Amino acid sequence: MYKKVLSIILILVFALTLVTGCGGKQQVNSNQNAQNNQNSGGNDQITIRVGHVLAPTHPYQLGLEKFAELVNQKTNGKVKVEVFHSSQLGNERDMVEGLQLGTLEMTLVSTAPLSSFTKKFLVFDLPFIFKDTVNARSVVDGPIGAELLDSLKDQGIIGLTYFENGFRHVTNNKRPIEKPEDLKGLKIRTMENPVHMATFKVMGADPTPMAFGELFTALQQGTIDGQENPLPIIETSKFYEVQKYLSLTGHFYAPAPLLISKSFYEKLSPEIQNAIKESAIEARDYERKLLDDMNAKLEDELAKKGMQINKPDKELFIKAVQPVYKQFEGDISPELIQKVMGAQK
Ligand code: EAX
Repeated sequence: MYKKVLSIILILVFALTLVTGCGGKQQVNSNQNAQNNQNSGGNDQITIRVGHVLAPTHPYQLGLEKFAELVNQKTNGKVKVEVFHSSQLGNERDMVEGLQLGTLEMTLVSTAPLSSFTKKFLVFDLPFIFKDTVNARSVVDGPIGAELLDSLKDQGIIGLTYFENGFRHVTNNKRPIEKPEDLKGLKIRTMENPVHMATFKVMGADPTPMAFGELFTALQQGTIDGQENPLPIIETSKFYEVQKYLSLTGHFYAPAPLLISKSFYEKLSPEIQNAIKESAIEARDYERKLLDDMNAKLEDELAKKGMQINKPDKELFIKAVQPVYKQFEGDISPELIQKVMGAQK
């Protein structure tokens, strides 16, 4: 009899621990959100967490640190922004979902993963759609860019502005890429984006979609032959340590929208909302300047670090990827493509 009572007590104690233990974790999360919810209108400090996947030395990080400094200044210390690099808060798609769920306040991502949330952004992912950086910035900062950011609102996300990731180039360990045929059979990591995958497929490569956080290891282990990213990422994520050839294809331009959770943002006072919007624009210009300064010297620096760099004839690639425009006519309106092309000088 005694043993029976003891075992019932033990089971009850164990069950009680389970409930309070799990509840404790959820409690912490809801405390965090409650804290922010209560703070958004109250007098206490508001904390904004912003996550990204790049290295702490990349302009994404430095630009967000500038954003944090500006927001703190403009709100007289009422709002503190904490920046989390290197996928600490998850990969880009996870973080965008976090904004929708209200479990994360902000994130800085490339447009490519946004195609899972709204197809409109696919137009920016088309190969060679932008002539150069000046035109790309002018388009994303103008009415077309604003229209695409607006399309995020019904996804529970507010796009504040576009930082920059930049023009993307191919790296691999097999051979220099002089012409599209040189990509034949190469396993090239792409972002999780149908236009990016179709672009490499049409050139004969084997596109392998993968979250950024897994990329360095995959290159190191040789499970993929190559990847494509702008020079500042190749440098700050040390891809030169695991990639021999760098071919300056410039096949995609990646804008980097700075996003905030709509449910969180709408609880903030108009004064704080304005401070966040102003800080985002100033930090954007600061981030782009950092990228310009890096891009001016990275070809030499990456060559010094052992990469074999070649400059292929882009016209060969532009011609080879034309079928991708046709392939996505159902998802990307020809009118929107014409608008983006027509807005460039
Ligand atoms: O947005 O995944 C990538 O290659 C992107 O360049 C990165 O996520 C930064």
